[in-house]
Amino acid sequence: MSITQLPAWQALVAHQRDMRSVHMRQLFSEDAQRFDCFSLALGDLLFDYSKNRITQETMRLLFELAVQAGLPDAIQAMFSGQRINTTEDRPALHVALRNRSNRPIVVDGADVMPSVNAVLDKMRRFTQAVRNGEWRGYSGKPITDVVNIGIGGSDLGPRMVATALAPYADGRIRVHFVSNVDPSDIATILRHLAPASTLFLVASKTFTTQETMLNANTARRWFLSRVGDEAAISKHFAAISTNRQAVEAFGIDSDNMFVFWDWVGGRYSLWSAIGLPIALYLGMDNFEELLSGAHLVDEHFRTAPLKRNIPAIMGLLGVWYINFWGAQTHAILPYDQHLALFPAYLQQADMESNGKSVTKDGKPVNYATGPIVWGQVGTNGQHAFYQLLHQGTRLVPCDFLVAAQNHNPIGNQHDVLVANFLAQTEALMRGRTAEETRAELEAQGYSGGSLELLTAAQTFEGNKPTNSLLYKKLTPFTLGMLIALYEHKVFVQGAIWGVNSFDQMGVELGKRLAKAILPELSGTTTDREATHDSSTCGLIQQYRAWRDS
Ligand code: G6Q
Repeated sequence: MSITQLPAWQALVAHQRDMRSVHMRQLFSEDAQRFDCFSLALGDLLFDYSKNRITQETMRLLFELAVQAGLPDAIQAMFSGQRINTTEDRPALHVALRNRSNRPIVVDGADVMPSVNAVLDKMRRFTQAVRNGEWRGYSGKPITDVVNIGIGGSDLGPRMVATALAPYADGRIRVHFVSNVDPSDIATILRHLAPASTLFLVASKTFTTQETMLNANTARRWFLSRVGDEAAISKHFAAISTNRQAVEAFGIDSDNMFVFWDWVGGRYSLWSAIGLPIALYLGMDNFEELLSGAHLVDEHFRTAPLKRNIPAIMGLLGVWYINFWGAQTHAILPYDQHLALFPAYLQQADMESNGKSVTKDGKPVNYATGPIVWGQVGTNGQHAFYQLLHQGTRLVPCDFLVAAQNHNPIGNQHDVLVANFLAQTEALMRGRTAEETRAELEAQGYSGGSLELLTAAQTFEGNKPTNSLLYKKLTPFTLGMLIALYEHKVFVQGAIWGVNSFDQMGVELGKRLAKAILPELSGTTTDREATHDSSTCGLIQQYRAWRDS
């Protein structure tokens, strides 16, 4: 049975018809308690979802939908280590990586927590040794620069966290990230580094990803061409992977290998040894604070009733707009410069997880699934694409994020930032009616045709939904909370839509396709060329001609 046949789904279809004529202005003016009713606090974080097209009835129906779609059971299944990633036949247990309470989580008859803790201990020893200079390079110099070589899930998380938590770095180690197979990426970074004080981390779950292996080989050649001694590699290369054999074949000492497990999805892996660059940059204590923040949210998600469960509510609000109002995208708008990479990070977390069109039983869905996730830091976005949010023809639900305390308090700039945050969310909700616009223009002296023209152009419909996430300060703990909130939001939506949020067949297709076409670029003609479309053939020919000219 499709979820569209569930009684709650049907009731939501009918309820949406009633809500179409309701404006949030009206809802706020009718209920002075609306903020109290539709906001929740967790630790140093406040989630305000009152500026949404919802009533108590909407939420009641959404919670019913969650129950009828089996969300409570799905949550328990994930936390108890069931094989919820059905296509790959494995659990999805990123929650075990940050299970600071050490509650046993059993996979194939064994508690995974001792192995998780053993890797954390090894990370602590290693990061301490590198950071305090006890670990030395081949020539006896301490390490000053760490280069993480990885892509997708083995890059985006650590890169985003390192950017977000830069105020917590003590300057002992600089961290760099190489991901793109475009040689300009690694070349730009290597240009400024000295081999004697550089440590490369080759981060790849499979240790077969073409981009990462090419960049890792380039790094090794760069290193050896300057150092000339294979034995020196063991002081300058470490690996993070699930594939021990491939790591050894690459020539990395198994003492320098940090393992994780197939039940950690790439895009959920920053909590594992994939977080090593974070720990080297910020110290292991800060890394563990990140884990603790995520653990607080995990416990909240696992135990809070749906109506007080922040990730459940975030997910259900998304379902409300995507499936009942036709929203196609979701904007992430951090009013926090340190979260500049957060939209890109969430793009992967969400779009790779729920960009699916068959259910777990292999049936095509007859409803929309994951949204297009996009965004940019405020206030920059205000001077760019917010016009469409205010007056365009599309419905774009937005999440606004802001800290109460800035890491760089300068003059009143942070108040100005927050004033913009508040002004935008309020304006998106209220809009400006034609009457208000006309009155303002008349007061400025407009009349006749220009009054009518400007009234039409300056009227804002409003009623645009936003969530506000206000946190005290962007600490490692709070960042851990934020990431986990979104991970679980994505999980909630995947559970309701009945898709497998933990596989990524599209990524794997991309990996295969690029490998197949590569040999054709080296020759002049190929047998396969005849099988390509004329566009691909034309592009290949022009590429070869310009490359070789
Ligand atoms: C994440 C995806 C994908 C993956 C990269 C890198 O969930 O599967 O982004 O992380 O393709 O894969 P490796 O870590 O195996 O190199």
